[in-house]
Amino acid sequence: MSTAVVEAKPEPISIDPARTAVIVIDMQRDFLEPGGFGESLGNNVSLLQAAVEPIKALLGGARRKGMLIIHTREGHRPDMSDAPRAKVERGAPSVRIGAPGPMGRILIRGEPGQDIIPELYPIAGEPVIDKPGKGAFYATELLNILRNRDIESLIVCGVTTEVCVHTTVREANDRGYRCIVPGDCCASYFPEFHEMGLRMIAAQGGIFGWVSDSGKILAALD
Ligand code: TIU
Repeated sequence: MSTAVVEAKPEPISIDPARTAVIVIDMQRDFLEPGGFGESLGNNVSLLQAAVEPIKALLGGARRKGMLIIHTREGHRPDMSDAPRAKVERGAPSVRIGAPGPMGRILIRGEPGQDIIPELYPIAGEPVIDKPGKGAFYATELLNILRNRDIESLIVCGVTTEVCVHTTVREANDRGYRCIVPGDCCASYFPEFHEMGLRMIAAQGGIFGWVSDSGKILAALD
């Protein structure tokens, strides 16, 4: 076992890279590019670009170390039989989940918009988890994948900080995983929610986990 000490709030955390997974949450065209789900909700999607380069750098370091990297995509079956009505019925009918958009049907599996942005596309062997909810554990195979690899710590990146990243970190924390969130590898349509989301994780002695950044994690992995 090797140990890397990551500078973080509220305090440094030791991780064994062989038992740590990087989870990249929902870096999908539907959230980051014009015409997708994020924009359909009235958001300025360009705000999410800030996370792309830091995630790319972090993934480079994690791949060099041979760490497990898992990608997630929010989305639903083409027949939408797994999509809760309460989720689908939000928003104007022309821009709801399943409606046709410039990148295909919004947030539907198999459509171009639901896929991961080219800059962060998974490489061969990296699991991609399709999830119907905001959290990556709900109704997915993620827990089994982590257990089968003896993972004990997670580095959780992606978008948006206060929605799918937060939900996943809360789910993971309750399942016993130590979660590190690199703040520069996350982003939100609401900068103030991003800021508060990170503060919520590290507050109260790290009530949901640890907050760090890509540079500190890469330095620890070196
Ligand atoms: N709307 C919003 O901020 N987020 C989502 O709907 N999904 C994710 O965060 N991935």
